[in-house]
Amino acid sequence: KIVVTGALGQIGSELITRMREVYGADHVIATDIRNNGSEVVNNGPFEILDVTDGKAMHDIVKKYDADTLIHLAALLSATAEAKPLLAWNLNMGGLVNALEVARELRCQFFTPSSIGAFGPSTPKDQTPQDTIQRPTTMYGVNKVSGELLCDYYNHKFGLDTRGLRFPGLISYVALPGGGTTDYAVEIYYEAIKNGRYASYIAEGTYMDMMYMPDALNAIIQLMEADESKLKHRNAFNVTAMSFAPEEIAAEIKKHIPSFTMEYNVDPSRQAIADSWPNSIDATAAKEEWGFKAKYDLSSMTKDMLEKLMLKLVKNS
Ligand code: VAH
Repeated sequence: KIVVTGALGQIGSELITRMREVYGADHVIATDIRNNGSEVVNNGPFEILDVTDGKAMHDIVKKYDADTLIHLAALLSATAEAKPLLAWNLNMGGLVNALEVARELRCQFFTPSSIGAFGPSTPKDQTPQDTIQRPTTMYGVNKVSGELLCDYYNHKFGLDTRGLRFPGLISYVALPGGGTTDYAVEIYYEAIKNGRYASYIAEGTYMDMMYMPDALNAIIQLMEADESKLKHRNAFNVTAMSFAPEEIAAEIKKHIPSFTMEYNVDPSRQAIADSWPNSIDATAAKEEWGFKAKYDLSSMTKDMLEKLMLKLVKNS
């Protein structure tokens, strides 16, 4: 049985559906701080959980006799930068609770890291798996601390902890909340709804990105990988593409010729983006557990626009 925290978030809402298909609905317990009445809540076991309540988390994992804990509940980079102390308490308090529950109940453990775990002094192009990590954002501090804490629980307590440094994730099911890369999701919605988008990230700002189906495959593939083959654990660089705002705009224009892009740069999110790599190197993930992304900018854009048209028409 698998317990997932933050199950109603951008990753969780699709990971739950995918894992229920793979492992059976009753084997995947979704938890989140609220009940949004979505299919994640209605199509299988669901529990209300505030991850800052370690005892409540322990009781849920014990109740279902889970052997895997996937901890996704967290504040993303832009929100964390606006509320750094809340971010520390939630992101680190939630993580240490989850690691303690996994240690006590002997669960395999997954939590995501991010390209946000790198900072201005990190090599920016083809950022290596092992390199300098001095992030200048609270989110980045949380992610580096999280990577170190997960490695600690592995070498100190023998816990099977695994993680992925995700790039910006693009999806059409649940909107991301409070990220820096969210422009690359918003642009698709705006292109369909208004035929135009004002990007808060400046032209020429390169960031790694990946389509959500590839992110879900990566989580499942990593968690099922042969532990003896893993030289790294927390956390693997994974990416599918790196692009700047003008490039995703140009790709959208191939499908919506009338689409227009403008720029209304948000200094705080631009500063976060500028501190991150332009592109990261995913060789370790490819070599140690066969990571391979299927979608590039062209195939992602085609699929995103098709799926969003259906979704927006259905909801209109
Ligand atoms: C964010 N989407 O923007 C997240 C992610 C690499 C970006 O960590 O904060």
